[in-house]
Amino acid sequence: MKKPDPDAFSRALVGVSAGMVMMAVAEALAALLRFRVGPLGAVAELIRDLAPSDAVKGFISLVGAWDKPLLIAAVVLGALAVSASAGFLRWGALVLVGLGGVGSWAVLAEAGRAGESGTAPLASLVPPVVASAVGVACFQLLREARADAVDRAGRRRFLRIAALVGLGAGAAALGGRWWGRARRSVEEVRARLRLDVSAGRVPAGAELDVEGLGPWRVPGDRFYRIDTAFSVPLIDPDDWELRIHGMVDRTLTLSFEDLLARERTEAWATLACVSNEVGGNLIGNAWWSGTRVADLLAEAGVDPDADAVLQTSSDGWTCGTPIEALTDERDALVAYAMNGEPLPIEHGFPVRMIVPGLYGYVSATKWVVDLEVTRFADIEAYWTRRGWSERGPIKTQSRVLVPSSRDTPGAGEVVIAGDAWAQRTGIDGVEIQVDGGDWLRCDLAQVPNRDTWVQWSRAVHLAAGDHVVVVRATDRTGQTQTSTRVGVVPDGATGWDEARFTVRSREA
Ligand SMILES: Nc1nc2c(c(=O)[nH]1)N[C@H]1C(S)=C(S)[C@@H](COP(=O)(O)O)O[C@H]1N2
Ligand SMILES: [Mo]
Repeated sequence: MKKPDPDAFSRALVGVSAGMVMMAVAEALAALLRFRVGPLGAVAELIRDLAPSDAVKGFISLVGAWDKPLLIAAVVLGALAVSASAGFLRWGALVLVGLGGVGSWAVLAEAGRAGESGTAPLASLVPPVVASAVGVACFQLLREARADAVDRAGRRRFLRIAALVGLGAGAAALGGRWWGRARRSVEEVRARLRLDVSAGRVPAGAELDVEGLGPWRVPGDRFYRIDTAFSVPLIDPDDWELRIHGMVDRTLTLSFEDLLARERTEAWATLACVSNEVGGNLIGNAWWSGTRVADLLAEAGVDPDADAVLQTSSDGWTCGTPIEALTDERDALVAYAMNGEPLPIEHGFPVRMIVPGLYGYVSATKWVVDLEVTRFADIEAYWTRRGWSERGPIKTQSRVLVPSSRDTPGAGEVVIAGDAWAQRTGIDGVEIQVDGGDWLRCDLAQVPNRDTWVQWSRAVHLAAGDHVVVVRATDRTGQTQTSTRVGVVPDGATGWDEARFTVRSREA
């Protein structure tokens, strides 16, 4: 057998050390920012999503609950093997930059799955990008030290630097563990919580069998996420309290247990963001379980002169909600479960507000801790201070989701499908217009109530070539969506969504 080549060993050492630093720094930063997953976990999730679903099922049936740790271990080993190769290449630093690129792609895909907008994807890039820079710097340092290692002293210096870099990687990894502990412990508390709620199965007939549409009920980890929290609040339910005060007869202070002990109400509701552009995806539908706000306010005894509730989250975000929306017959909830499970941390664990019919920025406080009964004239909230409207009822909207601009259906019968919503009122009808022709009525799926989105579809005959489909919805008061295009500021977008796609010819 050949003796190991010391030259190859030191080259591999340069690459592997830099790769270790990179991974440790990336994970530590993600833990510091309290992200749900770091870049390594995001790569594992990306592999799971890109792999054929049969392969994923086979793998899970083979290894059971070990799927995630095994996949992450494979990602780490793979990344170390690739970093080792960097030590042998003239432009090895580029290999590390490439690894950082894969990590960036994965975290963006993760952010995209959650439908984040604006700043969040940029924040998610901080760990992979900073880690790449640190990794490349270590790589160059080690590579130069190795090139200078022509004598005994030089070799010693090289080994000393390699050891220091290794120590740095270890320290970053430990730091990451330490910073991650608060998130892990709340994650564990959440996993152990057994709430007496129902699972919220999708009602029969609500989900159309059209590929590219849905799901009608959006799982928590795919639900759009919007908040100003740079690092997500971590709250142990045992430490949580809700104070209801202000213009009331008696201040109410509720623990998590107090809340669970109250009568439980469960409802389907579609939550939408005021920043959702026409055709946008800042909207989701879920099964919420909680206590009716109306009952709690009645318990506190509301002063008849009050017209608003100022809601505050544990991180100081605020919104003002009309008191009638919290006290009328709708199921405005102090919610503790989403789709039959404790709220995901990103969606407000342990408790958030859900008010059907109002945009999130005036109603849906996550990590809620304070409800002050007050008057609109006396308050300013986070977004109203920044030029958004005081009132934010959700506007009637509809979207074409199928075909998407990437689809190229074959000529002949083509299924057009999408969804529409008019919370509080309900959708009466949806029509599409193909290539400027007549408006065609679409088939509507069933809905359990008027506060959820409804799926629709319609098959049309289309020849090969480019097409444009416009959609509009009419609510149950007979109001048809306005075609006037307005932007999202100050109280939500209006206008008709349209889809442009190409139909290919069937022959040849
Ligand atoms: N604490 C807190 N709650 C918040 C926000 C926020 O920034 N902080 N954003 C609101 C906005 S603008 C929306 S659209 C919804 C989004 O809820 P989701 O992230 O669960 O989809 O949360 C609302 N609740
Ligand atoms: Mo929002």
